[in-house]
Amino acid sequence: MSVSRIAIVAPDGTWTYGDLEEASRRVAGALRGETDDLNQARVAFLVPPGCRYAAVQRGIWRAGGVAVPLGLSHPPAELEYVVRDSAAAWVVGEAASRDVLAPIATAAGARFVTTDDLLRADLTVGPYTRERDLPHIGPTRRAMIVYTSGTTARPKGVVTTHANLGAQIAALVEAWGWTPTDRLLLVLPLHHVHGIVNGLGSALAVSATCEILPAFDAERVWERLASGEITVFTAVPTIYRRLIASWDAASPALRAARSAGARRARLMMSGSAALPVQTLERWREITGHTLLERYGMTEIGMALSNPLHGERRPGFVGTPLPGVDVRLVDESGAPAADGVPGELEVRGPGVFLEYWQRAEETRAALHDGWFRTGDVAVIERGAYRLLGRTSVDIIKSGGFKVSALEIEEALRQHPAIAECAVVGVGDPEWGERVSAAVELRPRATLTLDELRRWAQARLAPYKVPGALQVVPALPRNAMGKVVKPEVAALFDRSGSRRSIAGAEAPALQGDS
Ligand code: MLC
Ligand code: AMP
Repeated sequence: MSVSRIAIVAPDGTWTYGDLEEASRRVAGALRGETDDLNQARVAFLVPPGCRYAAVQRGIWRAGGVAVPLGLSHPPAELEYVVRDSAAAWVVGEAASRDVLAPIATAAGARFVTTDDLLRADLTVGPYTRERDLPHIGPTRRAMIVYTSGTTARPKGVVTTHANLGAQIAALVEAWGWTPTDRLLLVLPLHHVHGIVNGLGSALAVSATCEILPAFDAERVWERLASGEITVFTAVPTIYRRLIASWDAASPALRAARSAGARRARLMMSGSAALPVQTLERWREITGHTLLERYGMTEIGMALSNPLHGERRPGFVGTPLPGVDVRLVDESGAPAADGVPGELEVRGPGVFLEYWQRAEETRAALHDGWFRTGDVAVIERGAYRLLGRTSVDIIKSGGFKVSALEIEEALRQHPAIAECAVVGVGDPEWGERVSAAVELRPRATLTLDELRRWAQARLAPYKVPGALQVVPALPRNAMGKVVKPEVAALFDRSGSRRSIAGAEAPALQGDS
C-alpha cells in the first residue's frame, strides 16, 4: 500500500493512507497509556463518519482493544445502555459531545477521552507508540461489538473477531471486484455492518478511496454521482427511493447530467432490506445500473449476492458468497426439500463469535457452526429469494433493524399507556413502518405527536413509532396472547401480512 494514496475524503479532511496510519498509531498509543496491550478491553466511540472515525477504529484495534461504535442519532439512554452492556473501559467522543458522553462514561465506570486528545498524543515519547511496540493482534481476538436488536427485549452485542471481519471483507473484495482504483461514496451510518464492512472496511482493505458525506442528502449524492468520479455506491432501498424522487424533481438538463455521471460508476448495490422490484427497474431506467442486491446480517456479514458479472435477478438475493455456506432448514432443523421454503442458516469464517455476555442466546443461535438467521427463503432456478422472517417481532425500517419487544417495553413506561403491541406495517418509504397499537389507562389521552416526542428521549429515531392506533382492547387469542397479524391489520386495511419483494409470507412467518 502506498502511503501517499488518498484513503478518505470526508467533512473532517482528506487523509492519505500514511496519515491514517500515523493517526491510528497516536490513538493506539494514547489509549494504551502505560499498559502494553488493551487486551480486548472495550472502547466505545461516538465519532461522525470521516477520517477521525477511521483513525479511532484502527487505533483501538492496534492497541489490542475491541471497537464498539455508538449510533450518532441515539439519545443518551441508548448510548448509556451500550456503554454499560459492553462494560467499556473507555468512551471516546468529539469535544462537542463531552456533556453527553462524560457523565455516561463516569456512571458506567469508564474513562471519557476526546478524539482531539487521542490524536494529539505525542509519537516521540514513551515506548508505546512505536510500531514495533504495538501488541501483536492475533486473528482470534475480539475486534468489534455491534449492537443489534433482535428477539430479546434489549439489543445484543454481536462480537466479531479480527478473523471474522477479515473473512467478511475478503469475500466482498473477491465477489465485487474491489480494486485500489475504486472510489466509494459512503452515506451510511457507521454503527452497522453495511457501512462498516461493506463500505469503509472493504474500501480500506484494498487501498481504495472512501469518500464520505456527513449524512445522507439526496442532492449532494447526485452531485457526486454526476461528477462521474464515483465507482462504487452501496445503500438501502429507502435511499434509492429518495434518489429517484430527487431525480424526478430535477430539471431535464440536471437529470441528463446526473444520469450520465452515474452511468460511469462500475457497481451500485442495495441491501439491508428488500429492494422493491419497481425501485430496481426505475433506477435502471435512470442510471443504466441493475442494482446488485445482496443479503447479509450483523452476525455474519454478507452471505448471498447477485453476481458482479452475469444476470442480476430482480427480487432475488443471489447465491452464496465465496467461503460462505448457506442452507435452508425446516422447522425441525432438517434440510428443507428442494424448492421448499425454509429458514436460512449460514456457516463460514465470517460468522460471529458470540453475543456479548449472553451465552444462552449464543447457544440458541449457533449449532454445529451454523447460524440461524431467522430469515425465510426459497431457492428458485438456482438463486435464493427471501420470503419473510420467522419472528413477527423483527421489523426493518429504512434498513435499520428494530425489535417490537424492545419498543413495547419502552412504551409501557409511558404514563398514559396500559398495554401496547408494536408491529411492522408495509410502507412505501421505509419498507416497514414501526406502528404501535395501545390501550390507554382510564381517562388518559395520547396523540402520535405526543408519543413520538416522549419516545425520542428514550429510543433511537428509527425505533420511534411512526403510526399509532388507540384501541379499547388489543386483539387477543383465547389464551389472552396478543395476535400480531390482527394488530397489523388495524393499520393496514387490506390486512395483508408483511411481505418481501411483493411475495406473500409463508406459514413460517407471522406467528404471533
Ligand atoms: C430516520 N428516521 C427514520 C429512519 N431514519 N424513521 C424510521 N426509520 C428510519 N430508518 C426519522 C428521523 O429521525 C426523522 O424523524 C424522520 O424519520 C425523517 O428523517 P430524515 O432526515 O428524512 O431521515 P434521514 O436522517 O435522512 O435517514 C433516512 C436514512 C436512514 C434512510 C438515510 O434511515 C439510514 O441511514 N438508513 C440506513 C440504515 C443502515 O445503514 N442499515 C444497515 C444495517 S446493517 P423526525 O421525528 O425528526 O421527523 C444490515 C445488514 C445488511 O442491515 O444486510 O446490510
Ligand atoms: P441486521 O440485523 O441489522 O444486520 O439486519 C439483517 C437483516 O436485514 C436480515 O436478517 C434480513 O432480514 C434483512 N436483510 C438484509 N439484506 C436483505 C435483502 N437484500 N432483502 C431483504 N432483507 C434483507
